[in-house]
Amino acid sequence: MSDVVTITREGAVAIVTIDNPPVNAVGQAVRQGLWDAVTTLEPDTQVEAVILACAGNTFIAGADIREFDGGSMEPWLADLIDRIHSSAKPWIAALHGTVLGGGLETALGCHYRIADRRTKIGLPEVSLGILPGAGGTQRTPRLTGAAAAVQLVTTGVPVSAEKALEFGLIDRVTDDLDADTMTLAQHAAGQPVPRLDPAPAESNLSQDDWDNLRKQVEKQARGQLSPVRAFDAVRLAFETPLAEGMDAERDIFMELKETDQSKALRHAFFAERAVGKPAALKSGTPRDISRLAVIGGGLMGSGIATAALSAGYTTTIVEQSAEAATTARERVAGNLASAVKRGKITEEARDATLDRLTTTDDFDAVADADLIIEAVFEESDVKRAVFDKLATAARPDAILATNTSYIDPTTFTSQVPNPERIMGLHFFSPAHIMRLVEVVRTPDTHPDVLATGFTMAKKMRKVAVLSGICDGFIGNRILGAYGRMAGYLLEDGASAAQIDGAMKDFGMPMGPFEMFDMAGLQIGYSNRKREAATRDPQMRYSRIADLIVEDGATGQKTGRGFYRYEQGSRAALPSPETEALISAERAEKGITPRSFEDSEIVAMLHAVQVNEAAKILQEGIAERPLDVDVVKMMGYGYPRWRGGPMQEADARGTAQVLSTMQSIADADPGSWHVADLLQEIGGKNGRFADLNT
Ligand code: TC6
Repeated sequence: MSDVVTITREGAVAIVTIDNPPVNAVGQAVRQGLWDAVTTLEPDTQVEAVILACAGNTFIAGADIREFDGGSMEPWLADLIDRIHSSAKPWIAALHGTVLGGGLETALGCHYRIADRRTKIGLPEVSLGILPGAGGTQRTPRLTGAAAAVQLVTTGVPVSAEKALEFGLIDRVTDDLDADTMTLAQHAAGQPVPRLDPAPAESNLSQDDWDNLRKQVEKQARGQLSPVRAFDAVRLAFETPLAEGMDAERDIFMELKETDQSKALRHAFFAERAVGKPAALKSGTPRDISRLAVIGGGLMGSGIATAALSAGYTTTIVEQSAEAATTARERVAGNLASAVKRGKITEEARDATLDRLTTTDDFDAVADADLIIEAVFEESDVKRAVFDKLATAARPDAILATNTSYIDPTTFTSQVPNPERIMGLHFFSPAHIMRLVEVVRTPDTHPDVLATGFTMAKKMRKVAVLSGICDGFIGNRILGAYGRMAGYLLEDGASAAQIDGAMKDFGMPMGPFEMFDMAGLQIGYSNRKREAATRDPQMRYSRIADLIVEDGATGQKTGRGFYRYEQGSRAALPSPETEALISAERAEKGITPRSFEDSEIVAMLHAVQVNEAAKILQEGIAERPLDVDVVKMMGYGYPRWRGGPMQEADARGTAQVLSTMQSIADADPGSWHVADLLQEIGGKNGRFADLNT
């Protein structure tokens, strides 16, 4: 018998159990074990029904994604599932945990499906750039009809057991899985086996309805191929018999598996898990944390507090006045209220969560906190004043974190005793929603403190990435290069609308100028004024953003920035005033505007990000290229299906990226310098992925 699949018997019922930790992925060994189990059980006249169950936390959570990079290994999942479905004996799938992808497809091959009430059920393959390739696109519609099948297959979002029952995907929901499955098996034993109708599925959708649905899926996919092709496969279930649909599904699966998009999405999946295990964390042991304090209850502080409370921490927000403390409480309550509205939490959970919040203007309230996060205004002196107070008010062993998004923490914490307990925790706004946290390590930070930051982030359901110290850390430093290049392109002749449009076509949720307008131009303006004295005089300086601010426009909130905005609308419209200002500035600088291809814009904006990231890597600020990719995907909207800028560089060819960067630097050596690491990797057209150890 196989190591991962075993058979036990209870009377006329055989129980086939998969035990393949951590998630019972249906890799080759499991497929072979199940294949052998069918071979054993089929001729066994003592067996009249078969239960398929899994040990551990979950039923099969999918095919083994790690196998996708090699050739496919027999037995194929689709063949195995066909064999189970053709069995003369009823197979009953006992579902618990997360029944996903190939796991659900295996269950769909069984003749009955019964699920523990807490089970999550879905077909997430599109999020890996593929489609359910073992019958999921053909069997699902035959059980659920068109609407539910399109939803399940094209969004990839799992549903609850109750919803799956409502869809017709499963037969029963239970609170006692083992007992109820056995009862069901005993009833089904010796009875005729129900099988799926192989005829085309029926729907009342017209060809026009299908075409319109496809357009919707295409729009939502924003450049991602798999949801659209998965939709095509579902549609086929309504047009062809099962066997033909299965063949077509397999062809599309093979086609998608080899695309750069699927490779990028698989990279994203594993990178999001690998970032939590940097080498620097190996020697750290997380400390027990239960009480948190957040200094500053503005948008950022109240967002962090919301995330902390939701993760179960008792949390105190310290503000400067009683009034500000009240406002902070209202902000947290507002955040939780919108979670209730979105169906994320119940009203009871909201009340229990709010009960763990204290808001106060008494700084001494930090005295019993295990971990304190400073989230005040991004100004070194303001932060230093907070750490002055923390030096005496906090427990000497309390972990102290700063939410600074740019500034070196050591410049405002040097007065604090025990600097090994200090780190940066750079949350992204809105902090209760955005999943990225950069954990910033100072030269003194103890590995246990870093490990505590990572564990806390995980508890908050966030993804932590380790960063060293530099201006802007990983994410904002790369954003700086991106914004600077976008500014030069604008000055040289591309319009803001063209640059933004090119980046949206590339897959970004918004372009750089829409992003600047949304964030507001004032903070960048103040920063640039402050940095003016130390700016490298050789570096080209585009004044356009400054001129817009000096013209009284600071972005979306004031109705004008790079674009114009109608009252209460976020739609970016052309601003004749801003356009005139840009033309005047070009003339003043003697620049003859030139035209750019969209592809050129994308290549240049991509190359400068990779170049900056290469510097970040060679300086040891980020450990691996995958850390950079996760920061950009999770914090800045970089399309997941491109896998981040470093994965994109590998897909485009690093020699090509180097050549683009070299041209940029040759044209303006005062502003750009090609990173040594990009020279090294691009010089041999190597892959950044090879540095992802
Ligand atoms: C498919 O089924 C296609 C079928 C068609 C075939 C023709 N394979 O996420 P966690 C690893 S496509 C291999 O930290 P959680 C994961 O890398 C698949 N490995 O745990 C990690 O390893 P590490 C469709 C997998 O409890 C460890 O397991 N299915 C797979 O937070 C623990 O994972 C999916 O897309 C896998 N399928 O979440 C589901 N899954 O410790 C993908 C996990 O070395 N998986 N690992 O870092 C998930 O969504 C989540 O893992 C989870 C568990 C919800 C199952």
